[in-house]
Amino acid sequence: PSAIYLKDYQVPPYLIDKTELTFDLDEATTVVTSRLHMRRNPESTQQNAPLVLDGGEDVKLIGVAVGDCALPAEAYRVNEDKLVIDSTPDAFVLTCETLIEPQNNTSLEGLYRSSSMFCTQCEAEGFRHITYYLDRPDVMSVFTTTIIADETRYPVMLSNGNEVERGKTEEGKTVVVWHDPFPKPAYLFALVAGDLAVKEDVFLTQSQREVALKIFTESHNIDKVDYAMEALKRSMRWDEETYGREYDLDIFMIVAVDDFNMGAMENKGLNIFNSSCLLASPKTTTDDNFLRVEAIVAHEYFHNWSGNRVTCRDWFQLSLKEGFTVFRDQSFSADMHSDTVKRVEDVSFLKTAQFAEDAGPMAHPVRPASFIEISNFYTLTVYEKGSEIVRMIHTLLGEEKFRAGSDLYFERHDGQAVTCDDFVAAMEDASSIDLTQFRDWYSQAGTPIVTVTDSYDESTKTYQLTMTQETLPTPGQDSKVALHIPVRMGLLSQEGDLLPSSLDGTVSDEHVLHLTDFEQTMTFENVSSRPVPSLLRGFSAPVKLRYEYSAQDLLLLMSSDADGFNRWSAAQQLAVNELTQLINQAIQGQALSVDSTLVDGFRALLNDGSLDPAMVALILALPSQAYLSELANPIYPAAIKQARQHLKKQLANTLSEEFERTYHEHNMAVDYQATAEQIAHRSLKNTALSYWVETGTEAAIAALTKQYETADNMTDQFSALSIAVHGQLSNAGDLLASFYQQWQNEPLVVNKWLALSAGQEQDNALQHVQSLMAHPAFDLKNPNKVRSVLGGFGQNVSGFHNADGSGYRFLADQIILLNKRNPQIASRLCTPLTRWKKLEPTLSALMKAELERILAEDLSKDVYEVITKSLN
Ligand code: HT7
Ligand code: ZN
Repeated sequence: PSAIYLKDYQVPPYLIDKTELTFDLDEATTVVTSRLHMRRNPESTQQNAPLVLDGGEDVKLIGVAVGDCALPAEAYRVNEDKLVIDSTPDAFVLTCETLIEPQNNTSLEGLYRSSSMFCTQCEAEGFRHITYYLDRPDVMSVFTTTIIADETRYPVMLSNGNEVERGKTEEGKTVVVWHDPFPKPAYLFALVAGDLAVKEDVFLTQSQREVALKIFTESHNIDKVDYAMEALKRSMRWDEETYGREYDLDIFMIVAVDDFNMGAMENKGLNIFNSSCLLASPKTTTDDNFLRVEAIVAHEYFHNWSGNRVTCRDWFQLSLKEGFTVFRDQSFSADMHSDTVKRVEDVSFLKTAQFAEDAGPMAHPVRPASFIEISNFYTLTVYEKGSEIVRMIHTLLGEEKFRAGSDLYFERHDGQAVTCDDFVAAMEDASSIDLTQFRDWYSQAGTPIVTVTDSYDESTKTYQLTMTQETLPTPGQDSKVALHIPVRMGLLSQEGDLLPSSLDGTVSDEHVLHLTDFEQTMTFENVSSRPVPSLLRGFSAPVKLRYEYSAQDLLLLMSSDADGFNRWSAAQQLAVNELTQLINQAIQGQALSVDSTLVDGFRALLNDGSLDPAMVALILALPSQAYLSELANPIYPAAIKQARQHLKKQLANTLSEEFERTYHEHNMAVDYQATAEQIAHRSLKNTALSYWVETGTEAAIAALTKQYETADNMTDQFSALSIAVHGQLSNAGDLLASFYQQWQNEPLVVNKWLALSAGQEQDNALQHVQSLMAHPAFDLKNPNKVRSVLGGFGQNVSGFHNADGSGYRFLADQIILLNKRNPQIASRLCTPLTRWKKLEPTLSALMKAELERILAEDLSKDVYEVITKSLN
């Protein structure tokens, strides 16, 4: 397989003004007829180019006609997956008849079957598995879709836009016609047919138009869509109020499907969701999952403007829609709940997973310069770092100018397929702020390291900060430029009070510094005493910050910083420092011991009733195994695990009374609601329980067991179960068995059970995971189940990182098994193996050997790209 390059972009030689599709749906063979109203693109330099349409090996061409003339065999050819027609008029209607077999489609791209329904997934290049087409996002067309099916089996037949006709064929099949007036690329096309239940509602837009809202699921799930419906209405209102964006069709539909490669898809007017991202009820769904449903409903809805009305010119520009839309959904969730809590969660995820990607063999710029398979580039870099770039623009412009920039972007580019550069240009034009240097964030891969040193002059009351930036080489990018990095910061006195300062004549408690060179010194005046700097407040840039804080400085920031995010960040740093000492002791085989300053910080936190319980819970959570692995070089997984367990136990034993009291204080008898307030209390209660249980006291174990048995909501029940499993309590096995017994008929709950069971640390972890894959609840065709078991196993230190390499071999076997069946899922499963260079030498060699074994197979493009890049 070969790569394609951004630098080779050319406008399409042909355009498709109108697309008329007819689907004759059948369980054996589906017939797709397309009528494409085409013309040569006057802007193309290739006026004599043949017409080359994208297709797939799974599409069987029956006939092709230009205008009324069926083309003879010599007038066209099918080359691998392309249909080539050498000669066409300037404007014409191309008719193609193709056959496909959705029931045999295991890749879940194009048209496929999930349970008893037909559904589609066309982003990024799935449409070509339905029929021959110009399957690229800059070809935008008005779609009319006719669906023909047996109404007794498929009473619900949906596509984009509005239903405009309904009738019967001579054989008695039902015919439904949908028309979408908004031109769109093929990746936004969708079709669903099935026997579905519907929940209906209405939204009144700011201009007083009524929009019909419909959520479809299989009938047994329709009682679990109320939360998603409310979240949808909140999203629609928020987008009107925050971005001035109103919904544009008369109907907005969402369908839940069980088999789906990702979370959801923003098809115009017909979003399709992985049921795990849509269905929610207190008894079966945890707080985290409720929040995830809300965020994903919002994300897909927001795409209606940032993605659909204004779309991407080519797939290198993916972050144009994804980075901006993630920024929008993050802001929405922050507004619905707590700003600081949301920021901590998002940053914690970014620093754990995106930083690891940016330091690994798949590192790429937010706007990649090349790819072999675009599906591999739906990454944390494109999504999460892309969102951080938009957030930095927001910081640089301020709220008002940012909104003006967004208004200009939508007005200027409505109905167009554009680039990341067009987005920045709109922001620049609306604000008159120069973003020339800032643009490099889109093209430079890797996480910048910002190192800060300081000095204070008592006699002149001046304080100097010297900052340097460095970005290490990434694949294909050896030398790096200096980026424009906004550093939001403030100063604290040694007593923890705000210390105003003057910078370039501006006196303030807080400044935004512009680090634009490799090295820069900033001088603050009128600083009354030696300060402790609070740097990178709110994580104002996606960088690794290095500053030599003492433990006392960190304690001070943790208790007194005006910026809530930095209070959390200081606690994390303190914990990282202590854990690093313990990890080094474990690596050297020494007894573990640390003089913990964190204890004092945690005690103060647990004794301060005025704090937001959600923030307290976040601060109490020790840095994860994954985050510590990201920081380590090389990684000793068992040492990290041992260090975390040691510190947790030490904190638990020293503060046992505080944890017990906190548990009881926040254990409230209320009717479950997924509100920020209730979620905060549950989260602190369960965090306290996880520590308290570490003391091993009977009272703690009894409290856990009682909570598990009497919980009236999944958050409390599943938290108790997880604590038992991860704390390796003696009753963990019994609780897991009883949990499955109770929930075996709720597939989404069973998936949680699969993940937790696969993550259970035990001597025979691998055999246990193998038995899970043979369990009746497992299904290799269902991506959620594969992700649960193999994702859970990936967290299992003793199982996955077993010293004999059996864990790696097992994962490699599954990748090989899925490679052809579902290349997108197989490719994503490779991620843990891509980290082999960072592991300690013995494990590293074992992992590398598995990558080499995979490479010897006949690989899909998806897996081939990840494996070859990893081995380079
Ligand atoms: N825009 C959607 C991307 C997506 C996708 C991509 C590749 C393969 C399968 C997929 N399903 C959905 C999701 C989103 O970001 O909103
Ligand atoms: Zn998206």
